[in-house]
Amino acid sequence: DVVPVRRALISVSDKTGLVELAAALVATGVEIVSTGSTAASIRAAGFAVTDVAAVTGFPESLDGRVKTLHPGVHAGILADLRLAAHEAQLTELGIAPFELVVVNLYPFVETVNSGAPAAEVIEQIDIGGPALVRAAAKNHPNVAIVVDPENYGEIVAAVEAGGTTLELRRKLASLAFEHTAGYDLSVSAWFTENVYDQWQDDTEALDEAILDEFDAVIGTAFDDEGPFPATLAIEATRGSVLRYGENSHQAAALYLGDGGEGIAQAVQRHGKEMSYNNYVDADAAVRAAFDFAEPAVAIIKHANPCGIAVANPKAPDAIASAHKRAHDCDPVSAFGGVIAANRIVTLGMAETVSQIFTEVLVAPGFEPAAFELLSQKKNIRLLELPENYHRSSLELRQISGGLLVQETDSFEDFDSSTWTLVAGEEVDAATRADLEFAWKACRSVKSNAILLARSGASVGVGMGQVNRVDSCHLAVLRAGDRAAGSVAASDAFFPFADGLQVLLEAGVTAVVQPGGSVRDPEVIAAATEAGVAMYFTGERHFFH
Ligand code: 93A
Repeated sequence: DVVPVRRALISVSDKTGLVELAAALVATGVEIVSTGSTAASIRAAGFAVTDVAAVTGFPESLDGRVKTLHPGVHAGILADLRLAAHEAQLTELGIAPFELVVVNLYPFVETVNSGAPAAEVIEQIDIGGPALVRAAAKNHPNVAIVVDPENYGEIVAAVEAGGTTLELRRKLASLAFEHTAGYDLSVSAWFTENVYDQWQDDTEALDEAILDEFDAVIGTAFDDEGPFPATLAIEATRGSVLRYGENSHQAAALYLGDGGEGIAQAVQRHGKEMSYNNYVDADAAVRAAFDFAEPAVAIIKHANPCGIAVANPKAPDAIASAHKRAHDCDPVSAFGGVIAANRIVTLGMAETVSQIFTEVLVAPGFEPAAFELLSQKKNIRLLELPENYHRSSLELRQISGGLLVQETDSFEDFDSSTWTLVAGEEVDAATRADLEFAWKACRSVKSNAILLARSGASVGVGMGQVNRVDSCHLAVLRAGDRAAGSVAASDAFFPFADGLQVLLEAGVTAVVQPGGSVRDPEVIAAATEAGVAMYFTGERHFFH
């Protein structure tokens, strides 16, 4: 079991005890092979040493990254000389075996602790050293591995006594693996931390770059001297970067208008970060809900309402009732929706909402018990509107090469006494109230918009079609058997009688629409023939 030492490989960063070790080994006739500065230290002390490059026939290269990583070295360490075949192969390859390997690794932890920059730290990740250590430790039946100057005395004593024992080599191999494992653990710990820090730095830098780019664009658009008069502009503050825009490959930011009191200023009280689409939908939701003076709830998906309802302010838990009926309009689409309420969210409403997967709930406030219940849901975002929520008086929309500005469409001066009955007979007060509700609710539906309503709740919504007939079909389809007996609103006139016909056949009892088509006589005739009341508002509410 005793292995005499004839040839040793020494490659150490920590030169403690190196010269004494070399002296003792040379004195017992051991040949020393060494890497760059280790060889230099031994040579400087006056002892004979062979450069590793002379063994490999390959220069130490790539700034020392490749020194001992060579079969000329590793075959000499890994050959199991208990096997005749290994011995024969070494002879054939002209490689001499090592019986002792002394290595300590690049001072990785010390470099980290010195506060060195990442590039320097990375350079201190030892690759060849651990390979030497692990190779020698694996082959401990033939090779002794020393990783700590603490063990130099022991190894010198063994060499002087004629060779290393298996017991000693086993103990040293165990220490060796412990050493490389600990080393790699330090490296991985640094990576976890550093990569995180680096990621944060990168993210911040990226955010700044995005904002610089956006600021430049907004600066041009809103500049005094720019193409658009400053009086029309929102004085935008520097934005905050959102995770991404409408899609994950689009950078995006939220800019706050000064003095604004809209969804952009809402306080998020719970839930994950608001996304770009969340903001768009939440804005559409509050726009819809705040068109009503009475308690109202709108549920939005992809900027369109899939349910909207009001409740009698005197009804018990009116806002909960409005939500329930808005949800009942289209429960399938309401899944993952964005909800706005124009009243404080009650516990009653929270109890229903908490059972439905909801992206965002925005309201003027939350009863404490409602907040407590809803905030147990990880996925819902809870937004509290500013006290004086109101929309700005102008709407801006970008087109290529310019900006469209318009006065905001609103129902502030809503007065249904200006409506004219053009077909059928005056309806009763309840139907009239439903027509008013449908007309207002229809405004939050993207054109072409047809909305069917009953008892202050939408029951079928047809939206976003490129012809009005299809919107009528869609509204009727969504309403199902609730279409019969409902009232209908259309955001713009019926260009032909065909769309209205779809509604009449489904059993709609009254219709409100702007009127103004050249074919109004045809449309009026169809309603008259069906005995259905039809009102003209004289004003349309496109929403594109
Ligand atoms: O850069 S390395 O990963 N590549 C190698 O091939 C290699 N061989 C030994 N690091 C390598 N070493 C390490 O160099 C040893 O672990 C030791 O810490 C250091 C000794 O180099 P020098 O003798 O030049 O000071």
